[in-house]
Amino acid sequence: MPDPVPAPEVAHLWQALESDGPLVGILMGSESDREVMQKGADELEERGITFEMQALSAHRDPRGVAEYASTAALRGLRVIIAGAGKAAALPGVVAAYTELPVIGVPIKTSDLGGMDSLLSIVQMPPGVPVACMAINGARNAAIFAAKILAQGPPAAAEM
Ligand code: RP5
Repeated sequence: MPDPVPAPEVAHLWQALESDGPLVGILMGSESDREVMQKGADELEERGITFEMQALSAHRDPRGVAEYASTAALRGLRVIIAGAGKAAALPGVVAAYTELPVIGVPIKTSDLGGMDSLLSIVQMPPGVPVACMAINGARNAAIFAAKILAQGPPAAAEM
């Protein structure tokens, strides 16, 4: 299978393409995360920010995650919000495959109360940042995404 990661020298150009598609992608590791992540979707809806939302697991469908993240900018997305619980790899894996800002939402869990999710998301290695929200902080993730979008599209000179 060919490497889905765009070459660094062209990846930034994708962000310059015009698109009528959604600006924010909301991912979650499982359908069981939807109730929490819906609060983020509701916040974006109230603000009139277009988004798409789907369950995609870094562990159960790693190729799907790689394809989603590596084509996200080309499709016009500007920010990705990723919620996951337990060994919450999703936000970090998404960040590994895109230059877009990634906002992670640790989902509260029954076994460890969400500390597992929080530590999995927040402890990213240098060079691959994820903006980690509070446990179940999907609404803040949406507000943070709105703040990023409010900065406007990247100027051509910055790309
Ligand atoms: C994580 O495992 C998901 O993000 C979810 O929070 C948790 C449990 O997933 P399910 O077993 O309910 O699908 O990957």
